[in-house]
Amino acid sequence: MKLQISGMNCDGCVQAVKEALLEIDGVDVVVVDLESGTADIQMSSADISIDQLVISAKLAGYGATLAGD
Ligand SMILES: [Cu+2]
Repeated sequence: MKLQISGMNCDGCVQAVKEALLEIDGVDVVVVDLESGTADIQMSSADISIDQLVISAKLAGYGATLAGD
């Protein structure tokens, strides 16, 4: 799943988004790209909703929407 993240402007933001998403149970790998503002998320659980991912990003201070591939 790929999210478009808004509000990131440095490597600290990248790290913050990454950590926030990795805190969700079942999220295994998060690759955040600062330039494109995207987060690539690999999950081992099918129970994770987009809302959960978006809310986690928002709590960390960033906007998130589902990105088309
Ligand atoms: Cu930053």
